[in-house]
Amino acid sequence: MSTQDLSETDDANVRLPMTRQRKIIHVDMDAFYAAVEQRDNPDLRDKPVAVGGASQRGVVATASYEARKFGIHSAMPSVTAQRKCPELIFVKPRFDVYREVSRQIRGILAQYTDVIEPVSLDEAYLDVTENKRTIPVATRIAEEIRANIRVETGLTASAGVSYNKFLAKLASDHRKPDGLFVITPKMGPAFVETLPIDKFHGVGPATSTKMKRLEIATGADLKAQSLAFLQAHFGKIGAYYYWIARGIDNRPVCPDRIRKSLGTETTFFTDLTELSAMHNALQPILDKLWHCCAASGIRGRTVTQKVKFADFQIITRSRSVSLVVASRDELEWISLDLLRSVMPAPKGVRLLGVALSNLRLRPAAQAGQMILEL
Ligand code: DCP
Ligand code: MG
Repeated sequence: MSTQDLSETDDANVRLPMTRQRKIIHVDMDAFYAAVEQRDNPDLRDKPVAVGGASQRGVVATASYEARKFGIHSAMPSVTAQRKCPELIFVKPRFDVYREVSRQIRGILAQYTDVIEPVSLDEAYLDVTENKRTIPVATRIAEEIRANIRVETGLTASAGVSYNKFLAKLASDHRKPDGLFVITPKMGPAFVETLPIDKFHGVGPATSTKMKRLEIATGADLKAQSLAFLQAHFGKIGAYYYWIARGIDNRPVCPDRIRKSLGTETTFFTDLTELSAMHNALQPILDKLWHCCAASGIRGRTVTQKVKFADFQIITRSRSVSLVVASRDELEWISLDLLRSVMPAPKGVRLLGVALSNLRLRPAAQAGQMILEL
């Protein structure tokens, strides 16, 4: 889900392979939202279920494994999903319940180490090289974690064990659902070589297309390229590609990480064309975002206004202030000004979003308890 952490790949980090062997586990819940819904409603069990909006304009957040057999996946328009599987059952998301389960899972993980990096509600990396239970075999820890999650939440998790984050994530995907897979140092390089390029975490659809144009279709193709070539074509991230093609990834598991941006967005029932209508539509978005800032003590220096048009084209406009955006009024003013800069809208507007980045904690919040999870 997250490509955010790739931006943490600074050059020094990827250039100097570390000598000490680490033990990393990646835990990822199976069909998370859908599995929670199936757990809480027996009528949904063993059935194709999609969590998301059933409306004309809704999208699928996730689908049960029964639904995936029909080709249904996250981010698919609900109408397409319904067409692919007429008996598909749509369920509205219950984020409070997912957050609660996520907290339970974090509790289980914390019994083994404090070096936990949550990636999303259902996914986290753990560095168990040193662990609270002094269990020497990471695979045993992963097995225990999966068993505890099953007992305490009634849900299944998949886990990957390896010597770095990149491979641990690949490993957790490898035996999904309800699976465990280990990639040992001996297996790592060969495992990466056989991998199709779009399976690489951090290679999105655009990069994948670009790589294929450069005749890079697999890990082995990627490995055949020089560092200079990859940097020339992909910039800073080129070094990351160079090393992961060799199974090397020295990004640390970062506990306590504060997210890099805080944002919210809304898809409208009908496309908007007038600035005044967009201004109105922005109000609940700004309320929600500012509420998050107020509740967490997080402030941001950069405001990004996102606009998605009826044809799904997305544009973003950003502006930074010198210190931090200090009030909801200031946030509204900047956001509206950014929106004005793309007016008149060339086509109907389907979605608006506002995000804050360059985040920092308000001094008062810093002095008190650090709020790390939103
Ligand atoms: N999610 C979402 N929109 C997306 C992707 C995911 O709302 N485009 C939500 C719903 C998922 C949850 O995040 O349940 C976790 O995402 P995962 O990518 O881990 O997907 P799942 O847990 O649903 O399935 P998997 O078994 O493949 O991990
Ligand atoms: Mg998952």
